[in-house]
Amino acid sequence: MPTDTVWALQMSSLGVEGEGIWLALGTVGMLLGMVYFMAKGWDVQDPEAEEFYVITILIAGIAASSYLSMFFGFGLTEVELVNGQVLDIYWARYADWLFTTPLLLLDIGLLAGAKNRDIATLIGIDAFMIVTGLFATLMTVPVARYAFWTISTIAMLFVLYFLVVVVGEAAAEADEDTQSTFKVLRNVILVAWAVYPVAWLVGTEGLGLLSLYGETLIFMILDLFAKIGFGFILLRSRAVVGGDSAPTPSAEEATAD
Ligand SMILES: *C/C=C(C)/C=C/C=C(C)/C=C/C1=C(C)CCCC1(C)C
Repeated sequence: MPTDTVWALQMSSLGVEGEGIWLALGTVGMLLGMVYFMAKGWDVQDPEAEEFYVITILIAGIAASSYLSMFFGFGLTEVELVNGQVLDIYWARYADWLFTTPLLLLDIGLLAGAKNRDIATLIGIDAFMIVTGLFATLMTVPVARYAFWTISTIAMLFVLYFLVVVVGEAAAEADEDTQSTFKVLRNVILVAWAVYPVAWLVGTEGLGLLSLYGETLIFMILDLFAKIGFGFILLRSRAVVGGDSAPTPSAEEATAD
C-alpha cells in the first residue's frame, strides 16, 4: 500500500465523527499543563509544597494518557441499547476520572487542612459517583441508564455539599492566603463539576441533543478547566509555596540549619 493511503487510513480511524481534533487538543493541553507544573516545581524544596506538585502533575499526566488513548481510538467502545440504537462510548474517561477526581479532592482537602478521615469520606463518595456514572453509561436499558445517572448525580451533590461544609469548616481555620485560595478552587469545582452530568444528559449517552463532536468539545474544555486551570491557581497561590516565591518560615529554618 502506498504510504499516503496508509496514513489516510490511520487518520480516518481516529475518532468516529471528527471529534479526534478535540481529543488531540485535550492531549496537548494536558501535556502542556503537566510540563508547566513540572518546570515550576523543579526546585521546590518544601515537602508540603512538593506534595501539591506531585499530585497536580499526576492529575495532568493521567488525563494526558487518557486523552491520547481516546485519540488513538483505544478508549472507545460501542454499547447497543435494547432499542437497537448503538452508542459510541469513550470509556477511557471514566478510568481517568476514577483517579483524577480523588486526586483533585486530595489537593483541595490537604490545602484546607481537613482531617484524613474527612478527606477519605469525600473520596469514597466521589469514587461511588464515578463508578455509578460508568454503570449509567454502559447499561443497555434506557431506564437503567437514567436511574444510575440519578444515583451518580445525588452522589455528586453529596461531594459538593461535603466540600463546602466539612472541608470549608477546616479551611476557615487556616491563614488568609489559604482561605482565599480554597474559596477560588472550591468555586472552580462547584461550577465545573456540576456541568458534567448535564453534558452527559444532553449528550450522546443521554438525550442525544448534542453530537459526539459537540460533547467531546465540552468535556475537553471542562477537563482542562477542572484540572489544568485548577492546578494553575493552586500552584501559583501563596498558600502553596513554590521554589523562589516567598520563602516560608520552614524553608528559612532549613537554610539556617
Ligand atoms: C478532571 C475530571 C473531572 C473533574 C471529572 C468530573 C466528573 C464528574 C463530576 C462526573 C459526573 C457524572 C455524574 C454526576 C452523573 C453521571 C455521569 C457523570 C459520570 C458524567
